Amino acid sequence: MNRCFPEGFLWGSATASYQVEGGALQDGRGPSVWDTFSHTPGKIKLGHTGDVACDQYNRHAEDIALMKKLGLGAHRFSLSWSRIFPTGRGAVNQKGLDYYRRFIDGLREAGIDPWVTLFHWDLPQSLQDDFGGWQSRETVKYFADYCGFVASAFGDTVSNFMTINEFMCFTDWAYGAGEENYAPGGNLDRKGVNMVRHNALLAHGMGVQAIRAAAPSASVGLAENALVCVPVIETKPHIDAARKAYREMNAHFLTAIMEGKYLDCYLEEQGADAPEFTAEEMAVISSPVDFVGHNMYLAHHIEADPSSSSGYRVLPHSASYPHMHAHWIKVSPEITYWAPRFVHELWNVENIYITENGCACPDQLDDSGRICDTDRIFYLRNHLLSAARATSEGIPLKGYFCWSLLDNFEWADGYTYRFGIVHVDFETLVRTPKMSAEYLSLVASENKVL
Ligand code: GBH
Repeated sequence: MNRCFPEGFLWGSATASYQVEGGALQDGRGPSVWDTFSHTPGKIKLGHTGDVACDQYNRHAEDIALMKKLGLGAHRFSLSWSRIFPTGRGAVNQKGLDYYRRFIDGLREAGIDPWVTLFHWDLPQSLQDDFGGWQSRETVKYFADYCGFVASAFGDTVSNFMTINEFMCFTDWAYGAGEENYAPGGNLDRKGVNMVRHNALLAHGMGVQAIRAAAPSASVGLAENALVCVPVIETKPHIDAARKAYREMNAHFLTAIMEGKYLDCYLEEQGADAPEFTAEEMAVISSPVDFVGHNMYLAHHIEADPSSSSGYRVLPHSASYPHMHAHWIKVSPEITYWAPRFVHELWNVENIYITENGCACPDQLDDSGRICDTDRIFYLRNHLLSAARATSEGIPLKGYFCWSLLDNFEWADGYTYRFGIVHVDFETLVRTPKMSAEYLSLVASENKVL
């Protein structure tokens, strides 16, 4: 079994603004929908908020020093839109911009390549109040303006931009009726949600174009959590079924971006609720990207089913299927092989990155008092073995970002799930690397699964 990665394989950690920065009211930052949502009683476990989070806004120098020590070559993080434009548009907040300049310069000086996500769910509240957020084309237009502004501000030193992180989480789950876990918390019907999805895709496409115009030499992509379909048994019929399922089950996001069209199966399934769109919009949505960033945590196991019209069936997981501390993370390390393979086979993508992978683990101390997260090491090692399988077969998987550098604000779960390879004490804000940090650091330095 191959355990080595190709030379130049990129190793990184990942975070997102609202989850780590804190400094919610500092230096003129405007509120985002997540500030409002987290301050709404009953929305977040234990009433937690991101007001302070890891306080990275004030402790970035310490965090950069920590990353340097770990020796990971890249760090993926997102910008708080409302820190730069407090109302999402209009006058820039210079202090907010200066913060990111300091952060980016600090990473560069430490030899760490900054990978910038423009939007990781923290929509400026003002755009929600004034236009209904992602329900409106105004928000799409302001997002593109913001992308262009950021690319011209940082294009001299940032080479890799991601427009949007994970579409589902700020569209369906944020605006759909009956979904209560994601800001701003909406009650749209199917048709309304499909239009929000479509606006989000358009924002991505217009964002790509705006970044290219402002920073022509930068690479532009996205970080999408497409549903990962894995053949339940690795025979040709099941593999073909899983590839088809992957394309069709992601028809409303990644497939639309890669192919510039909504598949018939999606339009038929949605019927009268299908999104309204023009050919011109689909062309914008499918603006070419330089890389596909893929977040991945769990699999959908697929079997070929000649008796169904789709030709495949999504298999259920039994109660004893292994999972991590957060139960939704069903352990299926095959994902880091199959997702890159399908993205390459379906769309000829030549630059694929795993932009998130990781898991939450409860703290377990050993007798020396160290956090001994052998469960996370188990999770990472197995996912990395599958990733090495992909690269050894020539699948153009170019890098791996671990979610997350730090324990942080896990959205509706507050601070109850710890995804970091570095522990954060949320009383004292002291950072302590866990055993998995040592593991990933060694893997990166040897460029090999250990
Ligand atoms: C990513 O989202 C995010 O990009 C990142 O911000 C986040 O911290 C990280 O993953 C870890 O969650 O089955 O009802 O319990 C992943 C989105 C969030 C999708 C949890 C599935 C489970 C809902 N996932 N969600 S449930």
